[in-house]
Amino acid sequence: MSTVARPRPIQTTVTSVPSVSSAKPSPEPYEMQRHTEGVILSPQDFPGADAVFNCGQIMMGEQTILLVSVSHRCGQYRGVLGATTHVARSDNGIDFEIDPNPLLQRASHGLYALVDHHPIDTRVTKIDDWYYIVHPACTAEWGTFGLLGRTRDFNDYEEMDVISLPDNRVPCLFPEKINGQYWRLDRPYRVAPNEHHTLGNIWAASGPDLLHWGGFRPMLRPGFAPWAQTKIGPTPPIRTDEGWLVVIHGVAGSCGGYRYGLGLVLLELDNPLAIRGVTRHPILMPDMLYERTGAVPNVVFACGAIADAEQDTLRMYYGCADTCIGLATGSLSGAVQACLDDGPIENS
Ligand code: BMA
Repeated sequence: MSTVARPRPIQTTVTSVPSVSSAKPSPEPYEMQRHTEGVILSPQDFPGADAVFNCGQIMMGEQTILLVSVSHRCGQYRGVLGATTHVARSDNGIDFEIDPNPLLQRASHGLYALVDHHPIDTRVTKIDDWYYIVHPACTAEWGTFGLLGRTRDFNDYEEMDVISLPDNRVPCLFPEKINGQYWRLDRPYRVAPNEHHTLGNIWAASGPDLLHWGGFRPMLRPGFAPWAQTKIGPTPPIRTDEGWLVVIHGVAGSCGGYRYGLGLVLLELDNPLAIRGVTRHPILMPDMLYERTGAVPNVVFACGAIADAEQDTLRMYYGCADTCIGLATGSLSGAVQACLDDGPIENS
């Protein structure tokens, strides 16, 4: 007969207890909260789809618009080859209706037919009456570069031009001119000739219109926090009273491959080259099963966010493991404050 040893009480010795007055409360880091719905859009919403990628996002009047890129099983969906990008519309930000015909697909003629095989990672910015869409052309032959187009209503799409040389996939447009110039944030790639070099920095550029750009300036390198060790990349800046708020993604390497998280940067309103703050703590990391497993595991990735200053909310529709779309929310003023609390990166 076996005897079961009774657990012995653990002996603890309390040496000192900080008094309430001397204990400095450490502020909770700002994190976005997942919506209770969890996944908002998944491959099941697109017949024949294998995966749903990160989405562009913006308000059109009272409607939330998502540009959802879908990868099709067997490479075919309603007669269209490759990935297609569909408009999803919602009145409440949770339930979406999807336009069956894609807004973006492989072009059949012209310049875009050469290069635009796979419209994904759309960044959307409203400037005056137009919604400008930038997405990467990813080609084996020519590299990866940014394509600009526009729409007034998300029904008709007008191609404009290639606005970044390879390899720079996603110029992110500011929503208004600053000091008489248009501005954008870039994410050029870097070849890494040795291990001291990092990949995927954020740059800025400006120009007199949306097609001709110059004044290229480096802004921020990865390496300022563990979750943003290897690469970082921007999204379209959001105007707030305290500055331009930018959701960024950050990548960290691991034995199991890359891990993608999200953070925030705040830029000066009148001088977007000046960084007011960068969150050292990520605002979202791949924690849930649907963020950890999928077509590309351990990925939360956003192409933007939607702010509502009156309601003091920030809504972010983000890609989970390159397979489905989740929703996270937070306070807008909290997001700005988190950047200000952490401040700029020294020597960046
Ligand atoms: C990045 C982008 C994202 C994707 C991520 C992980 O380069 O292409 O769309 O979520 O890789 O695969």
